[in-house]
Amino acid sequence: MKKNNSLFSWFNIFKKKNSSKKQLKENTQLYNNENNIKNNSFFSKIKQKIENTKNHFSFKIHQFFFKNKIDDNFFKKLEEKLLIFDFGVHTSKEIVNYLFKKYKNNQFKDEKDVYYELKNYLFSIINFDNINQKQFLKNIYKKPYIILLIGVNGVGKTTIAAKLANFYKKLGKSVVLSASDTFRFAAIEQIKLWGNKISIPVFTKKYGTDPSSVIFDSIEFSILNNSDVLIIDTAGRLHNKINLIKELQKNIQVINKKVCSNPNEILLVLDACNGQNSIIQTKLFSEKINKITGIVLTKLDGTAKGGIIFSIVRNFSIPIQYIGNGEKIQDFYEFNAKSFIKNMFS
Ligand SMILES: Nc1nc2c(ncn2[C@@H]2O[C@H](COP(=O)(O)OP(=O)(O)OP(=O)(O)O)[C@@H](O)[C@H]2O)c(=O)[nH]1
Ligand SMILES: [Mg+2]
Repeated sequence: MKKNNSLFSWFNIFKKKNSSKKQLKENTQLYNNENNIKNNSFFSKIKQKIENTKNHFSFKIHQFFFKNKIDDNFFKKLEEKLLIFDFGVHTSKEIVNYLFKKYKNNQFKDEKDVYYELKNYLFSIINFDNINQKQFLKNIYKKPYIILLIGVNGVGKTTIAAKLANFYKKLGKSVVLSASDTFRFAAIEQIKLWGNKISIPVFTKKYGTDPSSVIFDSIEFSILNNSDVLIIDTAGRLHNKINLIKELQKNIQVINKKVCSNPNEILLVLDACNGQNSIIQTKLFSEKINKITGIVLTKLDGTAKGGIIFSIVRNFSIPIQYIGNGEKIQDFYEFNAKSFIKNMFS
């Protein structure tokens, strides 16, 4: 198959970008050596960025299409690439089978066609309507709009609680944070610190208090204060610890009792660096918790490979709602399938 001109022009741009990155890396090293600067955070950050870009899907996929001719073997190698990028066995197979079938039916003129078909297919997997804002607008008259954050230990629930609170505050809503992790050491201080930082009230009770009592009272507090949004942070719990899952079910029952409905959103927070382990977490949480309305994927700034997003959505049909990509309050965005795919393939 002949290389298509426009495809070549992408690769030229990609190569150009690469050589300037190489130059930047060399300059960085030279500067560091000349000045004998050790552990300079500015330069180590640049270096880190270069390394991250090199491992980015877009870099690898361009490289892959550039290096490989389209034949039967191409699809096997593509499947390996997808597996490396955390798409998971099942989803990788499904994507490749779809493309391979088209290839066998002579539906591809050249590499560009395969590239675009891959892009379109990936988009079709994650393209959920962003229901968040619509849901919010629908429920505006029923205050507070309740968001419950759940997930295993350390995935970033508390950080996301603060980021979400700030997000709604910026939309002009009055927000309350509920410190319903009364178990982990310093959990209450942690969320209070966030509350101070972003000037949002945090409803707290003593350590050891039954979390469902904190939830009940924080709803009461939000109603009394006519608050628009209540964001409930919960303690991290392993998905296979049945008592802790039962506690979560009790929390939801209490919300049901108090406001006669489920929380408006139950968001399962997953650490993208956990790769395929996130699939097991989603499976077990979604079996026990009815019904998870969305996924928040955190730590996408780290070594995580975005393929996990496709695997989660394909397996559970739960939309990705938000992305956390850093420890700061602004390192957060609403997930948008179109921009995500655009970024992946740019
Ligand atoms: N790099 C990076 N770090 C994050 C992100 N989100 C959270 N963190 C960090 O991850 C660590 C755990 O975050 P928490 O928000 O405390 O996680 P948690 O799920 O509430 O933890 P537990 O309450 O102990 O279950 C903290 O050091 C956060 O700063 C992210 O998107 N990127
Ligand atoms: Mg926490």
